[in-house]
Amino acid sequence: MKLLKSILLFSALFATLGFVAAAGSPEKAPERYLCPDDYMADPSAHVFNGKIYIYPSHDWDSPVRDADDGNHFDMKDYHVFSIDGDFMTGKVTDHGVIFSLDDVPWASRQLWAADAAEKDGKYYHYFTARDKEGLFKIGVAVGDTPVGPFKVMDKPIEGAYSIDPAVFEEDGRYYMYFGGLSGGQLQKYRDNVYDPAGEIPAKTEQSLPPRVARLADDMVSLAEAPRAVMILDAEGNPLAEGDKHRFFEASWLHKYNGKYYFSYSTGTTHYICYAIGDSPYGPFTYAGEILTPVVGWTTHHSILEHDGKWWLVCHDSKPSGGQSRLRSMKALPLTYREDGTIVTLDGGGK
Ligand code: FUB
Repeated sequence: MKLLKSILLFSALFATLGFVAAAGSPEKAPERYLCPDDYMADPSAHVFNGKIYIYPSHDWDSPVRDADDGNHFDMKDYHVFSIDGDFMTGKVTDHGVIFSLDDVPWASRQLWAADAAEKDGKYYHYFTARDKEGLFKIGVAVGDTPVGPFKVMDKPIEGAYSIDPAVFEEDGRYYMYFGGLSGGQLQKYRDNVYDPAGEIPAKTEQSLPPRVARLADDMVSLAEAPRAVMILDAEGNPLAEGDKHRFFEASWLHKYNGKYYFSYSTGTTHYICYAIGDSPYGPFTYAGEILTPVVGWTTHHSILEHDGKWWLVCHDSKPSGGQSRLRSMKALPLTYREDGTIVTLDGGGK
């Protein structure tokens, strides 16, 4: 009896330690670089009509260097990719340039992260660029197929600002998330009003939240003023600026088992994290790391389900030997535990 008790106790301890180890150490998952011949970053992936499409930004070997404001991300056009089959084995097709900086009448430079959405057979490509005054704005281009051709609207979306648009659709409602700190200029907005003196808060203060607004029926304007997306800790307090898991940029929303998962990059601390909520507007409670730091400074992702499997699509700078401005998009399988938490993946960086 004593022996049986010891065995049971040992097995329970072993199982607990095993779980802690599994939850604590990031998993090395198989991965596939999706465009080995060029540099593509910030990949937003969707399934349209059963097929995977990816809307990345396009890094290139620009002579522009960083001045602590992301200037070295000097992108000047966008491509679209599709995959025949799944992320690991399917044939990847680069559909070429869908539009360039010259096609955006209001923009001056830096075509940053983008996303896409479909409504009633039309495809909307949402993107970021600096306007002629140097302020980041969010624009939109409209096409009849997922790969275009796209016609760029001649003005940015009124009321939207900063960077990194990501669109989530549910029951015919489309929510656009956006915002990014530092070079992304989110710190210059309070209550949706631009303040050139706006600064990132002190480490002990509340961190700055990303924003969300519903898109209007026309898909090229906002139906409401942007709201703050609150990311809370287990006690219900907003994460502080000094918290290594606070929001920096790269919003994404997906739904899993009836819950809304808001994921994002922590920028300066280089994680992709997530928080769970009961509404697309939040609030969201911090739930964990999805990806540990990658090779390169930035990390930016999308999450989607295809043929019953879940995927993380993101970028790193491994193929360019660690050059942060030359990033390569890749895909990795994503695993949920039974309780709905996500198994952390190893980004391969420091
Ligand atoms: O690609 C330029 C910027 O770098 C993106 O907008 C950010 O999310 C970061 O990945």
